[in-house]
Amino acid sequence: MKKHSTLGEFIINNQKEFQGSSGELSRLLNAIRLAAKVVNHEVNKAGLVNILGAAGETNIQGEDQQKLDVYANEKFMQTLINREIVCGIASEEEDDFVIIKSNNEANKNKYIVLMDPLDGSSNIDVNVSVGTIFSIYERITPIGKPVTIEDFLQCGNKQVAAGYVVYGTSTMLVYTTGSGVNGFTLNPALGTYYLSHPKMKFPRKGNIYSINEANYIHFPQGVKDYLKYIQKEVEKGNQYTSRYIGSLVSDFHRNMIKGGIYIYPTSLKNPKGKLRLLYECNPMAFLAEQANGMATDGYQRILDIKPTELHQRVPFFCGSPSMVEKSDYFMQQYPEDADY
Ligand code: P6P
Repeated sequence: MKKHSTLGEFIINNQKEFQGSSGELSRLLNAIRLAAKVVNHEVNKAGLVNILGAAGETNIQGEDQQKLDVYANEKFMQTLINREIVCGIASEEEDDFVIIKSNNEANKNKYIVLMDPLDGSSNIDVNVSVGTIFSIYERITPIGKPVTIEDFLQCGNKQVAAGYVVYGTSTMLVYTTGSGVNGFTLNPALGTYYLSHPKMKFPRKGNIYSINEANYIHFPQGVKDYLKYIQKEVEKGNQYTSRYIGSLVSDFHRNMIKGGIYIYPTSLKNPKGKLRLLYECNPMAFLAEQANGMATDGYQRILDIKPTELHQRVPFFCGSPSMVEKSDYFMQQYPEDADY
């Protein structure tokens, strides 16, 4: 595919590779493309209109819902529902999964979407990048019947597609359908995404580590040992840099381009980790592995974890393989911490 082709051309071309594909996945990706443009417009002018600050409610995570969280969730939900291209949706901002019906009947679509409509929303008021994360599966219960929780509790290794939108200095949509990772940059003047980062890959090695070291005292010993290892490497004259901006999508995106590791381990406040397995860790892990990276909970592949709850949390180690292998090595010296 030539560089600077548009996302629309790329999706159509990609569909040709899916023999016998019905075009449903293409229509779904196009819906996400549109919703991301609408959210991007709002995120970019958030400072100008009274959309900042909490919406006065809290989500199931007990976190203050920023108005943009609520707005982004509504836009993605609306777009997916209006286009009648999915049979179910799960969202960080919805307590339970949503059954999508057509004429009050369960519809005949086969895909479900799980999403974090606006990740890193605490950054909104301080003008730091935020992102949307999405994950797509085929349903496993009979088509035409209402989706059930089983459709949403599939292992991450069953994902059909996954991606994120990063609303940063430029807005990018980065996604995979299982044949590598490609990044598209939005030209806001035209409302068109162009293929700017074809075949994105994590460098095998890296020297950026992203972790909230304020929680150091409560980290598992394996994480403390890994951080001490980095300090010793620096003492030996090897280059490392700490970069953590409180926005998973942005930290992941930078680390994929430059090489690095993102870690959100268990801590006193988050005894199972903070990130949610279904709509944060699984899609980012699918992208990571498709970009020659790795993603574990310190002990096993994220994509092999069997989910048990819609909003469950897991520890997350993700990035350049040599760095994740090293952090896993230290974690696995303490097998008792595998049972979080
Ligand atoms: P902490 C944002 O809320 C998020 O889910 C990720 O995007 C981010 O990396 C992490 O939480 C930040 O959490 O506890 O370090 O502020």
